[in-house]
Amino acid sequence: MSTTTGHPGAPTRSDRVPARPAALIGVLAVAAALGAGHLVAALLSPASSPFLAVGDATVRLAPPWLVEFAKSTFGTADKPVLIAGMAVVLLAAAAGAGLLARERTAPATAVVVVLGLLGLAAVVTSPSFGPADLVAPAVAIGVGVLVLRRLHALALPGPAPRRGGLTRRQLLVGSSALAGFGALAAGGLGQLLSARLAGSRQEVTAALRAAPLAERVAPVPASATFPESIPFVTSNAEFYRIDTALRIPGGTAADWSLRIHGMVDRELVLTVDDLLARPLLERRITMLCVSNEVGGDLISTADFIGVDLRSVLLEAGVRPGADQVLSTSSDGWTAGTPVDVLMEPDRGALLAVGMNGEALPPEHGFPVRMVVPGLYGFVSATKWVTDIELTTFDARQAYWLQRGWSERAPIKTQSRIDTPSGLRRVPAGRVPVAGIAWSQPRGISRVELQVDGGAWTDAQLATEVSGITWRMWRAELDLAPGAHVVAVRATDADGVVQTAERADVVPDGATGHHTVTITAT
Ligand SMILES: Nc1nc2c(c(=O)[nH]1)N[C@H]1C(S)=C(S)[C@@H](COP(=O)(O)O)O[C@H]1N2
Ligand SMILES: [Mo]
Repeated sequence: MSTTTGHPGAPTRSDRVPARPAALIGVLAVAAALGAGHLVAALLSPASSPFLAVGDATVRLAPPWLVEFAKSTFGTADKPVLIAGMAVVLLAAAAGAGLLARERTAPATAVVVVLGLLGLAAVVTSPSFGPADLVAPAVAIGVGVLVLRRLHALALPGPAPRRGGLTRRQLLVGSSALAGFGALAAGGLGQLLSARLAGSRQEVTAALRAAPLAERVAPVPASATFPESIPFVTSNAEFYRIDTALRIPGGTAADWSLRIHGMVDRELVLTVDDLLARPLLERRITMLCVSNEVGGDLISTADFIGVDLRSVLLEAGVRPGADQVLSTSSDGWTAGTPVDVLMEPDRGALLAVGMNGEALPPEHGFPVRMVVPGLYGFVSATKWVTDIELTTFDARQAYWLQRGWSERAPIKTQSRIDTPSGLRRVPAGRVPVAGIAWSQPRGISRVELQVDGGAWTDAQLATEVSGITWRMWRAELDLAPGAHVVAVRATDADGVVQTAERADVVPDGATGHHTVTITAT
């Protein structure tokens, strides 16, 4: 018996798809599956996109050292890097599956199904899982298997009447058309969703502008900045952004509600309209990320508008024993804020709806976020907040606490030199130096500079806006030609001097002097 005829039904050489089209078929099937899953998810429940759910799960399950490594290596580019990495792995798996299935589709079907089940598992274990989220992964698996089988049948050479013996050219043209169509459909859908969100934001902005504010911030006095200072209030576009969200939760204001429950006397459920009907307060607050390195730029100031969080908690009635406010975002991120801090009469924490005169931008928490003066964002500033549970630190651990960061994280007194920027050449003589200092909520009483390890000399302070915002400073240094190391240190309103001791950002914020090297010529 010759090997080319084989027993009946065994594949013959002409029953094999050539290697390159086979790999392409694998890639197309997986791409079609992901595209279909993503599309269905966009319609039903954005969090159920299998591809993004796997990304979310990777972020959720990654060991702390890996998360740290990603953050410190790629900074805010860590998300695109993760997505690109996943795409490369998927591409390899898909092409491999295609190559395994040159004769029979079974091995590739198995790979597609396993990938699909991975997506399904990621969706099911997501903190925001609901039954509707099962649809997208199921559709993805179905579409993947179907596309795989159809393309395989078409690509098989040979005489069987149902086989197209598709040429590589036909396959390429067909698949490009398919990809183009998919991209258009997804783009159109994305457009539709973002238009819905933009419309909702416009409504909230209009409502905020029409609402009488119970408390308004005064315009920033001219004396609060120097000509060399950065803008006192950061624009929404320039405001720093930090979060674990691979995609911004796209819920509209009408979809939103916040449940306040747990160790309370009465549970509250608040809608955006409920919030807008309450006294609205405007507060100028400098926010800071715990991951801000000495001299870093993860700090910004905005005029937030919202409802006093303490009043809301008083209304719910915090039961004795509750020491933690555990807030959860619509995408399942959590922060734990000490009850005693939130209940301080002067703390001024907000359930914020507005930022610099408009609705919160989507990436800063639309429709509602928390902002707590004086605490780093990871223990206080939950964006897209939908749930607030009064509980204890013993009972529940928030997202970053589980990953080795601190339970309590008050902002540390710090200062930064903004101009001249390090290693820039300036003319020797009187050199203007300027920057910021902060110690929320106490405020800053003094800023000093040191040149080349010499004596500390006072910088000039701009008018203080409040203890919960940064304070601008400036000085003129006499610099001889050559390189000079200039250091800055701040003193808070209680007279406590910023520590010189260097500490890493983990677990509760960096310390140490910011220094720049200024070369005078
Ligand atoms: N839902 C959600 N809220 C979040 C985070 C997050 O990852 N998810 N990150 C927090 C951190 S670490 C910081 S510093 C602030 C940053 O807020 P911003 O992006 O508006 O500047 O948001 C906080 N709120
Ligand atoms: Mo942060």
